[in-house]
Amino acid sequence: MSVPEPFALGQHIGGQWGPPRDDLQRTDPARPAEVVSSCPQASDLEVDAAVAAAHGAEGRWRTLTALDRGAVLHAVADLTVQRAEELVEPMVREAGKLVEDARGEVSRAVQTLRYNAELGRGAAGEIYVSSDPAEEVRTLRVPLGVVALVTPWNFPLAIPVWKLAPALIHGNTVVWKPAPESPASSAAFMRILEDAGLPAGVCNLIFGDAAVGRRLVAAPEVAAVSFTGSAAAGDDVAATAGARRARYQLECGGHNPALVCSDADLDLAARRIAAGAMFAAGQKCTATRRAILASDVYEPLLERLIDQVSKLRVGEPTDPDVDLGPLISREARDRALDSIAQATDAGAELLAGGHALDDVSLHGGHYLAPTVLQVEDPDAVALCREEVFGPVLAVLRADDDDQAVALANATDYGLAATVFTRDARRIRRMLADIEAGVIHINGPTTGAELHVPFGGVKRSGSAAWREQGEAARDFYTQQRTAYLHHGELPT
Ligand code: UN1
Repeated sequence: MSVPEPFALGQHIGGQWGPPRDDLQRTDPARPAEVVSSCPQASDLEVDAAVAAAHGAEGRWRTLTALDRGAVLHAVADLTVQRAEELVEPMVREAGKLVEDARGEVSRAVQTLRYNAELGRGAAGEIYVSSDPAEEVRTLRVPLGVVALVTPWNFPLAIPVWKLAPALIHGNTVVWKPAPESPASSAAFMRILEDAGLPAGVCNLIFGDAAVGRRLVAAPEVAAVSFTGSAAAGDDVAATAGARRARYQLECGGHNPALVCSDADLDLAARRIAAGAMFAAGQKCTATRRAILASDVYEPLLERLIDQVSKLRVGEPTDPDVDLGPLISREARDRALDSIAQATDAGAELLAGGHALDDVSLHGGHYLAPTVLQVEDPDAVALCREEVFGPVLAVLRADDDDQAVALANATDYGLAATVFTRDARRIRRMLADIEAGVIHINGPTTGAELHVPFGGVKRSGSAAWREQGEAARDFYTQQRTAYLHHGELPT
């Protein structure tokens, strides 16, 4: 079989594509011998040029009506539908996404674009009465200016679009730095933005590692930063952006628990926990990391869960019969294996997986068997607190609801959680007491509707700001209050 050509990528600054460079190279996580893409690592001058281009484009973009900006977003959505496979191919090759998942991501991006495109028709502000009868008070929303979007590789299209679409409809201009693992997916979407008629400089694409991100976040013209990635990198963004009073929004992963109560539908719980923990090879911030099972249902649930997990098929992302593809890199898989080894050394019992898959038919891809560990003493086992970004689930036992909630909250993170129960009082209690930004009842911990708020608490988020839906408007605009004195009324 012939090896597909690598993507030779340049950056997009001020409406111009720069020349391809091979400062950074990306290999296929399913076929590490194959180079997928090469791209520049932005120099300081290039970061500054991208910020300057976005700054220069502000006036023109913000003075279009929101309806006109919406028309551009609809045009982007149309082209995204037409050219879906241009986006799917790099997502599969560089991020190891299953073809079906990559197509799902394209649909989600299209819906997000269309939803935001229509926001141009929403209310532009509010009117209040004044204490002076000759005056009225209005609030209006103004764009922030240049926003920096720093996005992850695990949703190379959906997450950038859920930041980009609201940023643009509300009149901001953008510098986008995707993760170095998925530059070709970003470049493919940048071409669509350009071809759909987004004016030059309104979205600029630069590549590179954390050093590039740091310079971007530190740039004085960058009014806000929206970041999805690791908690450690999020700390950096908070320090740099916070120090100069720029607005920032963080989405930094999670350690998401699934609580199974004694009255739960066990078949449903087992299916959804397996899916939440293992699909996308566990590489979602919302993936289920811990299953906390009520003692009364511990054995029957565990049996069903292992049954579900053992049915999962691991293999090449282009194989339509596969449930899980590879991890993003060899390092990621080695880290997961180290964490599993630490857990078993500390007394955890391996119930499924726990090893790399290295069958020759897998071409040396970074596969990890879906792994389930039974943990008696979570305090001794680091992966019960620390996020392992892979298909690794810890199973814990709780004697009652109080202990289950205490265990659920025994982590620095607080992104998503789920509770399996049919009891209305339990649901009320869990919704109140579990520390998470997103709580599902009888669902997987994963998944996010594009028109509702999304974000975490504690180390998962940044306290003040949610993403998506109306919450995104709050983040990407500033309220302005206008007192309009109309002169004395005729008597
Ligand atoms: C989802 O569960 O579909 O990076 C959304 C992530 C999250 C988004 C998850 N920011 O995994």
